[in-house]
Amino acid sequence: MESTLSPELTEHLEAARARASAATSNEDLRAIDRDYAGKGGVVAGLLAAIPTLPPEERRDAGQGANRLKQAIAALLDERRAELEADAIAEARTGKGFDPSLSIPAPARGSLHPVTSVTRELEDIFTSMGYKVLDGPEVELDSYNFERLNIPADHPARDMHDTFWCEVTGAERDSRMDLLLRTHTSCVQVRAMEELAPPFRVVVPGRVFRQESVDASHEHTFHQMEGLVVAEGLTVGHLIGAMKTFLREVFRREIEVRLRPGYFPFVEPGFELDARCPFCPKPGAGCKVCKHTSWVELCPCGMVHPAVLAKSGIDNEKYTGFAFGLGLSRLVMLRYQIDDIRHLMGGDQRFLSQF
Ligand code: FA5
Repeated sequence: MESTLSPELTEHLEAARARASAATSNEDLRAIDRDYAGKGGVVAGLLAAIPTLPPEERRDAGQGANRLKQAIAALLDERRAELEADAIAEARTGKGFDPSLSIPAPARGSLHPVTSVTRELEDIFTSMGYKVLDGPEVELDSYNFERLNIPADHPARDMHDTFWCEVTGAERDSRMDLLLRTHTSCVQVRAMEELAPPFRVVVPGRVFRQESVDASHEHTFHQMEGLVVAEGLTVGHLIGAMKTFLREVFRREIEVRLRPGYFPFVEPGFELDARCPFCPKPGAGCKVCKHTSWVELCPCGMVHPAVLAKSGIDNEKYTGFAFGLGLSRLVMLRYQIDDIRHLMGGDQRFLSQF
């Protein structure tokens, strides 16, 4: 790069190199950078002079000034690395160690937005008497489907494009029943097996579907399941629980509406929508709710009596309600994130905003 510089530019570069070699701190290097690449610096002066040159010389002059800028940036980087290496070597020997110098604060991580919202929801539900449960991500077909009233040939399986696990070794041909759970509803069955009614549980967790990914669909996303089983529960209790939880999340009363929804493990089943909390006035419509003034929040319903019976719960005595919150979508709503792919993408520029 340097060989293509004109004699005048080479002179500037050599002067900068001499100053960089003599530099003993980052502050010295920043001063050189300011003098050459900064506002009013050498490169800015060269660029400012271009209009005064004959037209045929302007292109070369512009390119030359940019090459000089790049060459100086490269030599400053090189010198910065040398100074850092020297400082590390000195620190190792203890020579030149000045205990009174302040050290830069180490970069600190922060909670992932999904973790923050999950913890917040766990606190809210715990304060409402719910227990937080966990379940395996690699799950049995029977928990993910069969015992939720979704037998092998049921069309509802098409709603979940499933990642099936290949088992190797001795069980290779006999085990065709392992999958990555497609929803957190499988933990409903585990809860019913383990707990005696009455009980209330929530289950946050990662779920997996073989989906085409776009701004609102991921193959790996988070849900939070809720299940309450007790005597005398009705749809009124379900709506009450949802409204209480929304009031806590958005710190004000949020109107909800139920639309019919079909899920084989609840009857009746609903889609619960919330009045968009981001509209400037309730009902006004905005970008978040795509001008409908409602946001789809979570499917829910009364636990199907057959599902209770399959897990040994007396369905004459007990009823239950369940909901399956799209946690990733709630995180997006909460922070107004317009593309779900940011959540699992691992991009530091996105994550450092939280
Ligand atoms: C279910 O998964 C049911 N298990 C929910 C349920 C639980 C119904 C209890 C009744 C009782 P669904 O497939 O609609 O339902 O997913 C639930 C929520 O997960 C959706 O409302 C949506 O917010 C979220 N979701 C679904 N697919 C994706 C995806 N690919 N990416 C991100 N979020 C998704």
